[in-house]
Amino acid sequence: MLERSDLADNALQCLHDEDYDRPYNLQNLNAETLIFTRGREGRSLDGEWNFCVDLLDTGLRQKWFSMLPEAPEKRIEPWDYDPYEGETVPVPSCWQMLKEKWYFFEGSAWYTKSVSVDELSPGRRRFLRIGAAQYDCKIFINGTFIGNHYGGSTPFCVEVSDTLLPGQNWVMLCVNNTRTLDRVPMRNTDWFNYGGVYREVALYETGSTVIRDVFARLSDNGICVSVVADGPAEDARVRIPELNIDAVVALDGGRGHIAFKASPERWSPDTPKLYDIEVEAGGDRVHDKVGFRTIERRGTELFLNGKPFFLRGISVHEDDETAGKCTSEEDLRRRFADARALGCNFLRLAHYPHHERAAEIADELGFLLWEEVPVYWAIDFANPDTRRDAENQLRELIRRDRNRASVIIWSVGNENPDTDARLEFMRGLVELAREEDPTRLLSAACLVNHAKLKIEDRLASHIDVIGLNEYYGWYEENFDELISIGQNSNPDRPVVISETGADGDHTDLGPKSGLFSIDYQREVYERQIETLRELSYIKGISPWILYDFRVERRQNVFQRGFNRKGLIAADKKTRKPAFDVLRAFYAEMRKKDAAE
Ligand code: GCB
Repeated sequence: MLERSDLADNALQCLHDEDYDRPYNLQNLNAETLIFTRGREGRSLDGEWNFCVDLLDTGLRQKWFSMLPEAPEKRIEPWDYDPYEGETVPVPSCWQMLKEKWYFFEGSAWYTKSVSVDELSPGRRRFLRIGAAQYDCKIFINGTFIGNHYGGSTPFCVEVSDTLLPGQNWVMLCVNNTRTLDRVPMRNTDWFNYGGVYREVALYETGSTVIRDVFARLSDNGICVSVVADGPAEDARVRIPELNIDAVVALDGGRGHIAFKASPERWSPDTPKLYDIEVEAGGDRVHDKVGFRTIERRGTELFLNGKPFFLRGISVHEDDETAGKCTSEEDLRRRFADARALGCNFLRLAHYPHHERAAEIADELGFLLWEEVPVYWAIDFANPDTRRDAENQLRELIRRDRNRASVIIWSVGNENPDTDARLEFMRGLVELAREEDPTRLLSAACLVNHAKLKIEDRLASHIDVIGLNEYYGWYEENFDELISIGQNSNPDRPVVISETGADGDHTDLGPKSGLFSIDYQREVYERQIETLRELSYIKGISPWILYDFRVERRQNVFQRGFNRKGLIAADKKTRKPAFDVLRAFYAEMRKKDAAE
């Protein structure tokens, strides 16, 4: 269809053009087009959207997006897809969780919604924000392509002041979750490849100036705040009422920076104090709740607000038996409640940016966080497109969450091979992260030289905290080697065991002993703790993982499509015996920290 009309250029082009998606891969929606949304009232576009999977990308090849609604009898040619009729799905959601026939679907899917808006008053602007869509999202409004975004776990915005017209509009999203060689992550991961618009979608209205970014942090003598605004406003007003701060900052090219003398109460897990901050520029107003604390490393020690401490952590994926990667407030709060029951003060949000509410809740409840981008295993480190994708995802994550006191570590990679191309790539990410945010620590899950039994990774000297994923008792059999690694390594900076663990099938199908039994999982935890507690440079652990999670590559009779290293089963209720082992260790470490 659309071959006779002038929408698609001609029939042959539709059938034979294998470069059909090039015009839509602009990546023009990126960190620079984000707007600051905290404290804004948006209009939610969540709810039912028309939906259709499109394995062969016929929609792009034939320009389905150009079809406007029409009564069937009035159409002049046959059509293969009707964006305005048929099946609907809820947004946010992951399509795999909606119908069995979509469970392993990997490709493009089309979402269409009718959105009516009023005419904008003169000087007003409108923005569409998508919380996350996995992985590539192309946006069309009323038949016109307006932009695309790469990166499955960060938000993106597009200005729609001139494209959404008064009255009814059609917003169409083409979301593609295909794993490709040039993206981040690449093709092989140990988590499920969900697809869909799985975080919230909303419209925001602003004045002629829009605040794009606010970054508030502690400075030498107090607090400094940077503002980025886009529009005619020449200054911005910054208020932190509880600290009697109320000042005007001049904007130069839309950017302003101001420092105040102040001594705010320090945010910490025990005292998660947050201050309201309000920023106004040209009538546009946003506010946020910000905590102020310091995080540093000196030698192999970590200091929070000047005090040494130990990270009692747990790793967690964004995964749910029924909702997939789609996260609710209830699910997030349960995660923190379970982490608290375990005695944690720290969560590793693996292996990609989690829902932004996670860090907001951590700020409020008093948890420390490690956040990361999916520079995972092998990716195409030598490819400039891959690098552009990784850099943008990192920038978007940092800009989204750098006002969150809970976030103490940005992690730039996980278990990547130590090649020259990787080192160069990672140094770029480290530099970028330090530019975007000089106030936090950088980490990555680094490598061990198994021949020398020693932590050895050229990336280690560029980051602040060496993350170490080790699976003694599971993938590596001999615990004595872990002891040797401990003795042979002499790191000059803190090490955090960013993963360790073992699978345990808690069901009746699980074995009673040996690999995959919950008893063996418990034993691994006992031995790990016994060994690691001897190593003074280990400043924290975040074992793998809080809950069992879904993944395609785990299919033995005990796994059945899940990685079963959770301390709690995928039902998020059933605790395995290893939970109590870790809890006892954390109770002891907590006492130790309190005594120091
Ligand atoms: C790892 C990976 C993690 C996997 C885990 C495992 O080293 O970083 O993504 O899920 O091991 O269970 O094998």
